Amino acid sequence: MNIQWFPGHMTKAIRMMEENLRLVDALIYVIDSRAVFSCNNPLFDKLIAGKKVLYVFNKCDLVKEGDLSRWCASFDEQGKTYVKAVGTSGDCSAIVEGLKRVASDKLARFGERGAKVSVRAMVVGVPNSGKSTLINAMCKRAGAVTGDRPGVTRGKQWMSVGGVDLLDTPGTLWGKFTDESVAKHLGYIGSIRDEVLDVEELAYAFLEEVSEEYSEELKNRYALSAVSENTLTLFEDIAAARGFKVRGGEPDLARTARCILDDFRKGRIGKIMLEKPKTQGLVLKKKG
Ligand SMILES: Nc1nc2c(ncn2[C@@H]2O[C@H](COP(=O)(O)OP(=O)(O)OP(=O)(O)O)[C@@H](O)[C@H]2O)c(=O)[nH]1
Ligand SMILES: [Mg+2]
Repeated sequence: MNIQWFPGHMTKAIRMMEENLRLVDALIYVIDSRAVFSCNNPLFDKLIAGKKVLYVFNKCDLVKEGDLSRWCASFDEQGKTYVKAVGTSGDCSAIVEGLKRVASDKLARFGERGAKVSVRAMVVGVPNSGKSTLINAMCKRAGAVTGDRPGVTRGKQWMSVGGVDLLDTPGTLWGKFTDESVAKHLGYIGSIRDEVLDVEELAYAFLEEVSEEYSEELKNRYALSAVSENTLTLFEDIAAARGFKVRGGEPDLARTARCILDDFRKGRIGKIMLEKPKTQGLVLKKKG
């Protein structure tokens, strides 16, 4: 699959992040729990070097607890500090606490002198991972603009909450995907604008990847009598089950594709984790 887009405003976003780096004590690195590996943006490596980082496994309502705990174990092994979150639940106190933990040096240093000080953090992550939603939940008000599509946040936005100042940033991707499954996974989770994607190809790839492990979920979601091993047949069965037809009675695959992707993104098919870690190093989960 050939995924291309013009990352012009992303270059600008990265520059803005670099310029603001000296203003912050820590980074909050927001990850979509369904694609932990693919949410790792190589462009952030330079940003996080030498900074305190709190990783947030967001959207953990969309994955199974047991699957996520494997990622937690992997992060523990790597000595990374993380918290789990559901931005849409509105309760993000764990992030504020986590942030105070990673910035404890600064707090202790100023505390000794009796000074009141706030922790300043920049919130980074791929588009649509839920950065603005988390900030709003932490601040308990809708100040940062959110939306169920990538590229909602454009400029920089500072928000404050009890002892913490947060800088929202635009979701950022990198110029070239070296691994095709990373590109696909970012497409499935809605990090890449659908306008630059072939949604039919993307939905087909999604079905091909998950249909074996999540056959029960697909069967239930689309009221199928069976989940075909042939992906095209499965695609057409879903179109038929939904009654999506073009004139002449042929299955409307474009509409079906949008429906499948939308269902996955909103968690309506079930709790689907696209990538799982191995004890040693990170590997992508692939069918077959
Ligand atoms: N199910 C679920 N949805 C979430 C969660 N957090 C955020 N969302 C949804 O994810 C979508 C993207 O949220 P945003 O906060 O706009 O994401 P963002 O990272 O700021 O996106 P950009 O600004 O485009 O980079 C919205 O539809 C949110 O409602 C979560 O924990 N669970
Ligand atoms: Mg945003």
